[in-house]
Amino acid sequence: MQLSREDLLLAYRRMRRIRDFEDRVHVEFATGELPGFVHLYAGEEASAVGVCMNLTDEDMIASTHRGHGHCLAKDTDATGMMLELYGRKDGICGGKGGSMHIADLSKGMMGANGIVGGGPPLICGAALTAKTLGTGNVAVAFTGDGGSNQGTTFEALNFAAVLKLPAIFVFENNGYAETTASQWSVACKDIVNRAAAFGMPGVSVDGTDFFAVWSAAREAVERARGGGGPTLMEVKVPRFYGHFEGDAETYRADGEVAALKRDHDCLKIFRGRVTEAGLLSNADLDTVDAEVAAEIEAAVALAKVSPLPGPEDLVTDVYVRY
Ligand SMILES: Cc1ncc(C[n+]2csc(CCOP(=O)(O)OP(=O)(O)O)c2C)c(N)n1
Ligand SMILES: [Mg+2]
Repeated sequence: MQLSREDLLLAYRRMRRIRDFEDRVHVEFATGELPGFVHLYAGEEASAVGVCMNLTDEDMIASTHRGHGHCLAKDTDATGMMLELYGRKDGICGGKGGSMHIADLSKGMMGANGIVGGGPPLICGAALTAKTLGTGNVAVAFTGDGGSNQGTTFEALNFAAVLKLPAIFVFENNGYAETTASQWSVACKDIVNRAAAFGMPGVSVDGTDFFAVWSAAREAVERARGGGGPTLMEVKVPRFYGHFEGDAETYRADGEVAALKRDHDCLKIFRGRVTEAGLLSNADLDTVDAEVAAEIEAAVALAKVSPLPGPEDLVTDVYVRY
């Protein structure tokens, strides 16, 4: 299958939306108006979008503390997310989740997660459900290089392989877990090599190349839907901001981030590829840029004036009635 013109425009729109969302949250967080703790996904857009372009709303994903990009790639509403970050009553989770607990089950987005290594076991549940009911759906966990070292992750990989679950484990290796370089903390040089230990296929891709991610994910999704079991994907990505907003980043080399932004920006690389191949024009992409900029501007403006939850909201969403 080829990506149609509409697919390419959608992929670019989603990546651009993530970038603008994150760049704007970076600016707004510095004003002190945004409550809580924020981890930005800028630089890693092609990973989330390249994977999620292969998924339907019925396919489940689990995310991490760096979850905005995964939500937006799964088409969770950007305005609802911005309101959520501001803790507003009309946020996507009623203002009760904030940055690190955004979930949108209507889109198959099981949630961002403050527990590093929390996603892989969760998607085993979703994948087991899909397999048991024969729905043909798949489940994907996004995890970092740090999360790749968690015991929960190893258990989930083994469980998924033993039961041949329709699960995909995407390890976004951005080179750091907080301030610790993955070269130092991950025992094998490449996370992808761990796939062999669990008897599952593994693939390593350049996460600045949307097309490489998309086609590797497509193969993994097809295998999972067809009953072929799980896949491990390592996606090597740059991280454009600090671990969290406010991180002084003293552990990064001088000029490191500037070089990443100059030479490894997935949006610039996408633009170069599609315009050189004559698939989309610069004008097409500029139109998307302008529309997304307006969308994010309006989302922030609305978030700033939207009401906060009231005391009556304290006791709702506490117990679920079945
Ligand atoms: C179980 C658990 N241990 C430790 C932490 C603290 N912590 C938060 S983020 C993080 C690093 C995660 O690194 P990585 O998985 O590479 O994700 P990245 O931040 O690079 O996206 C750690 C150790 C946590 N939230 N949960
Ligand atoms: Mg990391």
